[in-house]
Amino acid sequence: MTNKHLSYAFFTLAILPLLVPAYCDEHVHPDVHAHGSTGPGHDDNSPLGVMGDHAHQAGEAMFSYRYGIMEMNGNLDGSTPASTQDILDAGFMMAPTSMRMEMHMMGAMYAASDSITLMAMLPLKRIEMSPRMPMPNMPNMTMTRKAETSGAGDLKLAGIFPLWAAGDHSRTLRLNAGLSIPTGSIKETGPGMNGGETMRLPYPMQLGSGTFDLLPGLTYIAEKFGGSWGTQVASVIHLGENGEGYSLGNRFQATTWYSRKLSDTLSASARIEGSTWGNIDGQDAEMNPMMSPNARADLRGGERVDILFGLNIFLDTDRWDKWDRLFIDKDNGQLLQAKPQENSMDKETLLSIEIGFPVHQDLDGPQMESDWRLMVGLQVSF
Ligand SMILES: [Cu+2]
Repeated sequence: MTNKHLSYAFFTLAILPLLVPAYCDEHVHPDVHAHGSTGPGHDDNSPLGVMGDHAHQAGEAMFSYRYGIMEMNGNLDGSTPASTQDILDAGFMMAPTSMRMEMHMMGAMYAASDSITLMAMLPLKRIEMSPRMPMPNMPNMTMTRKAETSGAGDLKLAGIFPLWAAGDHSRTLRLNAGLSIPTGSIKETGPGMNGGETMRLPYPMQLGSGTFDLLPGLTYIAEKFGGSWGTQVASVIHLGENGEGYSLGNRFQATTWYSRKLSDTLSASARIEGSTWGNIDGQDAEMNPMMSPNARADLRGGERVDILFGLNIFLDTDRWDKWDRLFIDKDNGQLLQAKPQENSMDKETLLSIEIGFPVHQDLDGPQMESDWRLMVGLQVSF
């Protein structure tokens, strides 16, 4: 799997932006409204879990807060379940059973011009894991040894560039060029095997990648008849080796969604997402690879397909109404479209939720399997 596929995917990604404008009859005009039929603000119908899918108009800003939770239970080897006993029988000192990752993600967007929107995101994470290990005096019994880490993850900075748009902006293609800064700790420790001592916690408990990472992506969105569909390909490419002597496996993901406006204030979405990620290059010398499968650099890769369902709720539709409202000029009976007031600083607030479940997982295992994930978020644009 992984490395060949990833480099293939990456080169496709790198070449696509160069090719696409050449085939399109119209480039983005900076003076044209960049948001198509949905009015001012961003493309409001995209699912919450899709990041960097939209651009803003010059001078516009947006703040976002997302709360995400991902729950993992049990282990898979390939697509076959591996039990706690299977893992202990394979010689590991501990078998991971369940893991929960919570994240508070702060985001800000600002459009420096119509052709570049800047984005910054910082996650605050909390990771909890409950591995089981044999009891010291009764090797046939197991006990749970909980571990927890929390703190800032890696800071992501990105530029979003409109590459192409159809004349009426009902179809748009955007390039996402991001960089991840290694602000997250990769030296988290927890309770060791013997009381009182501490040890370096395994890879999934660390808060960052430790490397600078490239985050390229492309998003295509087409809107029509109160609905829209979009597709995004994105990648995480880890550059070099981190301070602990390893590099996390590169990740490639592709997602496609359809979203439908149910009313002026509500839209619903369905989405499918496939991702593939590689094993770790190198190894953290502080980790004992026989401690747990989570500490094994060669048991980290895998692929997964998720389906996700989302809702977007507009809490303030003032601005939207003003833009869309048609009225008849009293003097000559002409149909006019109302324009938003120049000095209007109305906020556009969007409350969103998205929940996802895996439908396929194939892991270099034993590795913990994903159960479900949920994201709730608030986005305010000015
Ligand atoms: Cu935005």
